[in-house]
Amino acid sequence: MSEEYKEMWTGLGLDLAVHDALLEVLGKGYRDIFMAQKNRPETMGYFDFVMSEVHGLRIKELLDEKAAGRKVIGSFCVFVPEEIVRAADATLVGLCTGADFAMEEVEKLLPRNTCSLIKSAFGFKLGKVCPYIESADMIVGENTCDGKKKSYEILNYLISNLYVMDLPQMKSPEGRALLRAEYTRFKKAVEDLTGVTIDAARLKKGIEIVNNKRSAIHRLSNFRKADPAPISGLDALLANQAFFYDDPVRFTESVNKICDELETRIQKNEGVFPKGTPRILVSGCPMAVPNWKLPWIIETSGAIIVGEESCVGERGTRNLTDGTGNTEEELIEAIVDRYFKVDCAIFTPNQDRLDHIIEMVGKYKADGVIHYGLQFCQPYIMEAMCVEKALESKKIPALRIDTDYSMEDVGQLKTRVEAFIEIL
Ligand code: BJ8
Repeated sequence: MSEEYKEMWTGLGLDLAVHDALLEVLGKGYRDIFMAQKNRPETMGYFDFVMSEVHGLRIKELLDEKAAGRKVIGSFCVFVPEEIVRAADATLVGLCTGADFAMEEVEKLLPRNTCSLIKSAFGFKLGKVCPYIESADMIVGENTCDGKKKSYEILNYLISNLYVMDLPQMKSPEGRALLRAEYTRFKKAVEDLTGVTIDAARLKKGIEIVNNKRSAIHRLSNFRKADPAPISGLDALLANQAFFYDDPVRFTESVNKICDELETRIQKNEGVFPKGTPRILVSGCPMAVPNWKLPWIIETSGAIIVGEESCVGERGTRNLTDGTGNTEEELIEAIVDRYFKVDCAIFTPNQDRLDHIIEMVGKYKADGVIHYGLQFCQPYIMEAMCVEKALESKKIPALRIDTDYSMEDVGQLKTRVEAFIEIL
């Protein structure tokens, strides 16, 4: 690692020795999982570069933006509207919550039976290894599941810049009104933080940037309908993960370049795996960087993942925000409309998600669904039963996997996944 980066990390208060060890493990994991894949699109090299610089160049860029007077906002949830952040010339970054870290310290603060995602957020903070948390001028928590909601009360002791957004639990007019009120309050908080007054023109620009990023991902997803699929589920997941922290304009350009290559591959009938490989839709909890365990198991067991019904996937990116309004009021309403459609399992009832899963199975021609629940995640694990019933009614094979971030159950999961793929 260059001296410049070391200086940067020290300046952010990271624990260099532990951070070096983390990068070492991450690098090895990445090489073993991603670089070992065969028949990858060449343009995926961009994301290899992004990953190799995830704590380097990207952090330097954020610090340069801060030096130029712009603000960085960190988030744990797809309900935080990036359009509003962009409208204030600020940058929104997703805070990775995809690996266990400093677990002993974490379990002094959180109950053991907390999901890995929440524990991970705390582990990265307590272990002093996340340059994104340390670069953020504001960190947004949201009242989604009980675990997250209550953990922010504890996180508040560890960081000084936490902002908590309330969120509805029902798709009712009252629920929508709450979301509207919270986005208005958030807009004001972003204005106060940045010193920028967000007007209609700025909102329009913010909506355009974020829509372009989503459209590029929609284009990529669309190519996954082909058989043979021109891109692996692992690589598509990587693009969905980078969606949260890469520069949005550069991300859009790079994904579109990948799409150009995928288009050519489809014309030549070139796939990552042979035509007829069993096709899987993964549905459930979000998979944040560097949580690649289950996709890696699936794609080394003779199947290909053709879609993710997940916040790091189609639940998070589907639906564009209508940017045709001309007033601030119209544009904020459009933002609320777009986010109110996100069908997270914190909503009850949540028929929209069940319908969306069935729709995705048809759209991506999936042969079966693997439902992925993080242990102790009540919303998704409880909703898994409704998902199973909905799939059963359509005679769509389903497998339920409840797991965490440890590697202890890899052998057992592989056996179950292989048996499931066998019956497809
Ligand atoms: S909109 S899915 S990103 S809340 S896994 S912490 S639900 S106990 S992450 Fe999420 Fe926003 Fe919903 Fe999406 Fe709780 Fe479950 Fe843990 Fe979870």
